[in-house]
Amino acid sequence: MEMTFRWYGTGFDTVKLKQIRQIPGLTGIITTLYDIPAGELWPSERIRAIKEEVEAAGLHISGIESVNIHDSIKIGSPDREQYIDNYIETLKRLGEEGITMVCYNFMPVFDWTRTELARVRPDGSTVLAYTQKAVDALDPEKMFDSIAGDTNGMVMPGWEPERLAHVKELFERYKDVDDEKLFENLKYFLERIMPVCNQYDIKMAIHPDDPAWSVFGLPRIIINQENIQRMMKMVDDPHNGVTFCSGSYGTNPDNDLPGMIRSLKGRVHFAHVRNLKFNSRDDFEEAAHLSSDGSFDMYEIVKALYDIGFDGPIRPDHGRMIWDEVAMPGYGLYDRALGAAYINGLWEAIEKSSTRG
Ligand code: CS2
Ligand code: MN
Repeated sequence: MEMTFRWYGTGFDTVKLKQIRQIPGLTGIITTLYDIPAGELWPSERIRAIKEEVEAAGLHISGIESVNIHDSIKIGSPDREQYIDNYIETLKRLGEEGITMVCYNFMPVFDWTRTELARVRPDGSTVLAYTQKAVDALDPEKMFDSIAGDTNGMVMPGWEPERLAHVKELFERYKDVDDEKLFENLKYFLERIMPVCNQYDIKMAIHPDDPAWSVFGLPRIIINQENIQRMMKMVDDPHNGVTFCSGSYGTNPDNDLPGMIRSLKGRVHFAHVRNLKFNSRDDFEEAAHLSSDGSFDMYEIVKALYDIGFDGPIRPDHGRMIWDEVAMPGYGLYDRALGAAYINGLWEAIEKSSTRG
């Protein structure tokens, strides 16, 4: 594996590359062109510029999170063709720059959903949290307002204000899209992009839906082992792979996280490792990465990645806000740096105990 860190780019991120460079054992950056709306073509010069900026800081780009998918592709409307063409051209441009891992998601309308962005934990840190009760009481349009009002002045990924303007209309456009239709549209998209992925050896890594069930009546399919296996088989090409995000699949306690990883040998192209603390089945918060702070056995998760021979980029995922840092919720420097150090420690211990007998 290669330890990496998500960075939104100069002007969008409070964290600086030179700070990331000082996290021990961390060599890779996961980034994006944050201001380019889903569906638009990525300019080659911009890709080159961000690559040069990262390399000038002594790091390199290990992958993109995300090249977002336009809603027309998920809905399967006739105008999807132009957006798929743009996606293919963007992949080609990334491939030409040697960038060969692309994370994306296939969630209708919303990206991840949380109901609190700054729940206070007993140690005084603040974290993202979710209660089903709050979602059930909420009008989806209000979701944007509540997220936008609490982000420390940052634009949250997936919650860009320009999407807010269209939310009503978007819901309308999804009214005939059920799980089966969404699978079909995902298959269509993957089949169209596989040739360029094969040509440039680009590994596509679908991010799970978060939480791993339907919210606001919208279909959601990347939620469990059965569905992800269906997806791997329906386009059976190693370039069609996954981002294994423990915090997203783990929102459903029925998901056996190490078991899922083991079933995906050869298809895990990117790993997000984080912990959740369940207060009840319908109420969870994002804990520190350490196993004892939350509900997951992080050793077993990292061990499963080690055992399947995972050699892609791995990153700490959402961190707590600690030490008075002001940053995008989930994406400060300090707690994610602690997470990276902890995952590196687990990996070293697992590696040495398995190779030294
Ligand atoms: C999530 C997502 O992993 C995460 O941090 O919060 O925003 C994720 O980046 C996207 O769903 C991937 O496309
Ligand atoms: Mn994730």
